[in-house]
Amino acid sequence: MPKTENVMQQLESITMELYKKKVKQCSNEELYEAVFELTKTALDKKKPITGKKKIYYISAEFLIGKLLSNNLINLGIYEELKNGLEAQGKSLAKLEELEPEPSLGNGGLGRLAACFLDSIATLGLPGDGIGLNYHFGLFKQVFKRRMQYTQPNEWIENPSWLNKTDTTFTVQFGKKKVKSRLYEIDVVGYDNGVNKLRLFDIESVDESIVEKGTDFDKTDIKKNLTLFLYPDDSDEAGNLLRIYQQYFMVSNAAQLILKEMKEKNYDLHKLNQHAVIQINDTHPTMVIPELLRILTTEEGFTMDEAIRVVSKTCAYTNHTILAEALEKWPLAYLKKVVPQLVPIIEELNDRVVKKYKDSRVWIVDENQRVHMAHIDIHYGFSVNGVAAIHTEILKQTELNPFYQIYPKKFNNKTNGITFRRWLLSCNQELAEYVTSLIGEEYKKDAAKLEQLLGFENDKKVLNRLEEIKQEKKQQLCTYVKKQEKVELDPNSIFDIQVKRMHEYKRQQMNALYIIHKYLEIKSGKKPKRPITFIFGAKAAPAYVIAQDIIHLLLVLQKIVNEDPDVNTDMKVLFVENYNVAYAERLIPACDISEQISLASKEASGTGNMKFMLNGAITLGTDDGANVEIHELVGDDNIFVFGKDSDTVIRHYEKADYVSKTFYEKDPVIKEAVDFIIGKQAMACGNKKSLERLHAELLHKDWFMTLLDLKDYIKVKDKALNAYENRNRWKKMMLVNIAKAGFFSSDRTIAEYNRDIWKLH
Ligand code: 26V
Repeated sequence: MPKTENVMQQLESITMELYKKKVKQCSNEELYEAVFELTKTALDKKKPITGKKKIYYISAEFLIGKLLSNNLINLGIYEELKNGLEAQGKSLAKLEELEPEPSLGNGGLGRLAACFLDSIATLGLPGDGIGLNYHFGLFKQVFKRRMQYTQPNEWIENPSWLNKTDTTFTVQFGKKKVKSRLYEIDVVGYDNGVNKLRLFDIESVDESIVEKGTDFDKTDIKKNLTLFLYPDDSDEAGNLLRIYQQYFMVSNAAQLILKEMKEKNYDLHKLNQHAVIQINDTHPTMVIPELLRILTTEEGFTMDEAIRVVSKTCAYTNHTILAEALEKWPLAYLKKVVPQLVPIIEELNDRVVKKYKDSRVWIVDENQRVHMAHIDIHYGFSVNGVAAIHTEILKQTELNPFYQIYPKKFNNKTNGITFRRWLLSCNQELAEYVTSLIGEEYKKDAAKLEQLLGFENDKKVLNRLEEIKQEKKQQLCTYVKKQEKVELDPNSIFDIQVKRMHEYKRQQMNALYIIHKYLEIKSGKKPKRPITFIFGAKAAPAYVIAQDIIHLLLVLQKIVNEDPDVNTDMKVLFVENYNVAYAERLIPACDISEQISLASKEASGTGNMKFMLNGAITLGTDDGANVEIHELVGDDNIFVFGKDSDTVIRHYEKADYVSKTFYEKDPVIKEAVDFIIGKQAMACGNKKSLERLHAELLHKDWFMTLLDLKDYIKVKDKALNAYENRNRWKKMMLVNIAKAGFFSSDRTIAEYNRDIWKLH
């Protein structure tokens, strides 16, 4: 941006050129386009980040969320534009609302990839994201009769952040060939240059094949290859399409990377000196055999040479220990979709089988299924988990046979979040106040937030923190009223659980608490202060029990909110279509952050970090990054409950957990569980769904809800009571904010670079 012309003058020239109008005379829609154009021009002027080695972060998901305000912040023109618009009677926030959200991810894994791109650019590291240009992002969720329905979620509109390029490749699926095209989105670092998010697509995708809801013909690859982001993989056609998508992604990635290496005249035998590939979960694993295929068939490498260099280039991140989420593709499927990779995968397996007797580390198992993670571990140079406890569990149990072979490959990289979005953008009030106390430095060096600890006994500071929280709660109430037609009490305690719907995350345990509290209030035991229980979550369409939990919570919402005996003391709200934009409104308004997964099951969690940074207090199990939050803030500034991961793992090993015994021996548990199939719930709920959920809790409860329920009730009540000691609570808020610096993704990325990527 030329120094001579300020941002508002630029905007005036754009609106004049586009509409022959002054800024003041423009509609919000017109202004949005003008600001968009201004931002794009500013991005174009930024320098690309370069260097002699580059990180390629390949991921099936990049949950980038809206980009306008983030780009403006990172370009350093947010404030000026916001104030300039305000002076003209316009609101930047109103314009931000007009942007469609690119929801190119399911949850934590995709959002992490987006935070990482922001930090890679902010640290000035040369690095691109590589993924797919899904035409429809994660489905749009609508509730009808208190059930989830799905609709396609279109995000590509005009104007778009996507830049079409001239780069195209051919990708071969057996005898079928498709032509790909590369699209790019600029990723600008905070006060730094630009990298790119590179998304591949094919031109023959046909959006009109979508039928009722989100159904479509899964067999017509040319029409559907990049049509949808995958929310589940429940049937064979779906699985095949997923393999098509994955191979399409990595074949393009491999071709792009090798093309860039050649353009720079680098010797492909030294690929690892100029490129490092981070494999985000197992979805991009086929990049390893694909690179081997290209190097051996087109570049004259021997297989030994190719394996040597590719293994030094690829690094793998594991994001889950859930067995059902670890990809194991039947060899028969791979033969159908990518026959050219099969001999390579078989050779990779043969080499492993020759070397190791232990069949647990083989790539192809006795059922002819290919364990994708095993390819990554044998043929990559680094394996990392995403929180300290998660990495330990990988080393000691889940991946122990591999850890025995390759102890040096294993390392931990505790996840992080970008403070640009999760503080500076979504909580400008708090960011400004923090700046007034400790200066700007924390924006680039998050550890500096610790300086806030110096204000622990400063009444004025503590009161202002409380006031900001109150403002954010009020803003949320206004939004919720408009969006959900529900009236919330801003003076109640906001207890929030937002994340994907999954049994291991145990939203059902929160539901049982709500039932318990409801019955308590009904019997005359009122809470000291009203409580608002807020949920947001999407469930995979094929995940039946997850749908049932959503249903139960919507049933509870109706029962509680319509009962005049209780609805002044408690309310339940399940927001529709929870997404990044909604998260940005909910998180700053939260008092109690629910992080209640069964210990050992949540690899890290990143929502927990966002809540902490915004001054919410965690109510959680010692799981994932909660453990590190706990260590950082100490026992006094967090509410921890539940059985620890060792105990849980032992229960699984011995298979000795029987939920029914907990139900039978404890009347409080029994009463809450039976409420699910009681008269009141049945009157407004679906019988089949509620009965199924009830039976699941009673006869299976794989994620041990009833094991932890009593302790959860006890500690949650303690947290709600603690809220009444206002001074103490405000101090807790301050400590949480001050200690959140560790969870900046700038720190995480600096560690990736120091230990794995070694870019400079
Ligand atoms: C995938 C699937 C696929 C189908 C069946 C059920 C199922 C269950 C879980 C998953 C999770 C896939 C990986 C994932 O998203 N992991 C999340 O990664 C975050 C970023 O590292 C981390 O914070 C979350 O704890 C972890 O669940």
